Amino acid sequence: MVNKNSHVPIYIQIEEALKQSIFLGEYQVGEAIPSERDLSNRFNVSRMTVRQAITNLVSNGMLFREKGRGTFVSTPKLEQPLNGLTSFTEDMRARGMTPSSKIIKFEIQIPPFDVARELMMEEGEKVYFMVRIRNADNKPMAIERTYIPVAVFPDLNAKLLSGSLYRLVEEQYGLTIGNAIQQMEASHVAKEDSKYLLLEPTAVVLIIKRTSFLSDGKPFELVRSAYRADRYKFISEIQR
Ligand code: 16G
Repeated sequence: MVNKNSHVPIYIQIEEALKQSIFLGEYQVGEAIPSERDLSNRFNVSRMTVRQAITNLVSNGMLFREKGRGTFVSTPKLEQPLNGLTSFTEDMRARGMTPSSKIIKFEIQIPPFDVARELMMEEGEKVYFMVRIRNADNKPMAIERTYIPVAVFPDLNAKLLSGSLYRLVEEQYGLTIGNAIQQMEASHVAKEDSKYLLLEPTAVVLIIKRTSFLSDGKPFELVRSAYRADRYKFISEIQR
């Protein structure tokens, strides 16, 4: 199983063997992998070497450790294409998952200066500000903070927003969504968000900022989302 004469370091060979076992379903999602001691016997290597392989798989998210219980196979990350202007609801449904949201804040306010500028608003114009936890199959995936100009959507309320925002825009208001500009960066989770996303305070999230426009060029939302980096990866096809 392990080739001690290979130029490939032994811990990497073990890492590959474990990955293969996960891929082949020998160790299923949520199941514990064998202990360090068992694996070191099986591969006939030191426990240190096994630990190194496991640590690498923990840091890339394939495995997770639970104190005193062992090391388990993680649920694979959701692969989110970056090439379409889709909504959270559409994205989760496309995967056969059930989307749901929890609105933890909904209010009308004077927007911060930078938000007003990005939404091309006149001075004194107001926005709806809402904070939603986005769940897939009842598990938190992201927390979204959304600013929506009141003038574009008169009479919005939290009840109307309990479902899909994009559906509301298109079906209730009869508007056409055009395009969006999106930025993505990594960050440590904010203390408040860790609570809602059920993350350790030291966890990392993917921050996505999206400004979306109607087909006539008018901005209709500015959203700052924090996605669980252990649940999500973003994919795009690039061409030359
Ligand atoms: C996505 C969008 C967000 C949009 C929401 C609408 C990203 C990073 N963000 O979460 O900008 O407001 O979808 O979803 O993709 P909804 O129609 O399900 O409310």
